[in-house]
Amino acid sequence: MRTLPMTLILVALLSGCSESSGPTGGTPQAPEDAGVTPQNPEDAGVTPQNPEDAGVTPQDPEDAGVTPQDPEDAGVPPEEPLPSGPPVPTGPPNVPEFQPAFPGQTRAPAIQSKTAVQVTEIASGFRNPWAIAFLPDQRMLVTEKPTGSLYIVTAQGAKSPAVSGLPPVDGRNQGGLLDVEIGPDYAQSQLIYWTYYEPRQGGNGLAVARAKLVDGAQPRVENVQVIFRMMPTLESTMHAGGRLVFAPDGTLFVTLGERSILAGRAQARDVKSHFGKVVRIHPDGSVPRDNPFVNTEGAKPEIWSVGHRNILSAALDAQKRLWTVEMGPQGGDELNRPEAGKDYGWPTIGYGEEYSGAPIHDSPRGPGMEQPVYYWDPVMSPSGMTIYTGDLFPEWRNNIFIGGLSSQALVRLMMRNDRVVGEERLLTELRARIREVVQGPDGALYLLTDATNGKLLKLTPR
Ligand SMILES: [Ca+2]
Repeated sequence: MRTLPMTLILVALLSGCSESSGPTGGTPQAPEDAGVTPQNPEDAGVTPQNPEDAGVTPQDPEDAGVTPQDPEDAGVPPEEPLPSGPPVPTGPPNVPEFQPAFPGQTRAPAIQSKTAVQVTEIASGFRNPWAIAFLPDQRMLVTEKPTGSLYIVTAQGAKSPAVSGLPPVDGRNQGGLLDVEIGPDYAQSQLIYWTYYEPRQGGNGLAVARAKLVDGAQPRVENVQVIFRMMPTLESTMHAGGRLVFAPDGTLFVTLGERSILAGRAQARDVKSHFGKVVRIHPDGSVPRDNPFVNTEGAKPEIWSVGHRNILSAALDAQKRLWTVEMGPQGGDELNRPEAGKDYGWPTIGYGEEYSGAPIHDSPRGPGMEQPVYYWDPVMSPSGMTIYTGDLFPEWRNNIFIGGLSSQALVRLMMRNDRVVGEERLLTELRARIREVVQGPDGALYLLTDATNGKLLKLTPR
């Protein structure tokens, strides 16, 4: 691949973007993670809802009105005034009959960053890139979803030949090569970890592999080991999840989707299946002894939390706790903080509906199931996430950043006491699907746009 010019500032980017950013252009996007071939509702193939459910909107008495503020917020001394005013969405929700469980669970007041942001294009020409990981020398690993290619990119945007030795991927639709992470002991081991849709007998499934990265003019990986396979095998090119997060104790979180088709969706709360779960493994794939279901008969011992739809965003906060954002159905994207052994409810509860408008849930809440910290109706279609800890943007510290696909935005959430108190949509002028957001070692944010000519962008204060 050719070396790309070093820096183009926002103006240059804007002028080129609307014509050259691939299939999205300026037209309204099909729902969420359409991927390479913008397809219709991402859930195409899901059979219609049970007829009994059609048209029925049984409102639980608890749903009427809004429950009082959570006690944990009471008595917290005011630091600075919380944002107030209208939310980002201006239109009606898709599912108006579902009311939030607590104030601020959706439609937080719109906020605006005080810091002016400069967008620099580091590199382009990536085919639907998916993830960035920083090497210790500040070069980046960048994955390309449909081609299964992995590149090493310098801070100036020079791109290596594709790293050789990775196993083949099933690159259809939402499949392909997804996340990549540097092992916690990379300095000694040169181990990198990645997720991909693995072609299998009888279908496909998400797999996690690791290998030693051998740097040089023709980079390659050696000693590839598949350390985790999402089971069961099923034929679906959608909803496999695929984000990797190393916890400070050295364990590895892997987020998994429920495959979209009903046969998969039905397993999202079933501990005998990996579908719709966050799992937690050791870097060699073995199971941590303190995982919550290791002593549950028949359960997959890797499971950390259950009842998720399709988690494409995951990050640790300053306290090293895991946060995730999952792609919901129409009107149901969710921010969660998955804790060991807890059930996040999909598909039994949620705030969304089918793309057809048919109901999925009788109620947005139910016994033994967790409420999302926040939800979006209408959706913003999350992919990629970082919780900012750098010095370049002091006003952004501890804010959550999420890439928005159909929303064509970088979503910023201001947090207070684990609740969302403000929401901003940044970079909407780019009209680009944002697939990935990571914080670089320099405190800048690095993004990937999802397009056939995907770009690697850097955000700094202007
Ligand atoms: Ca949920």
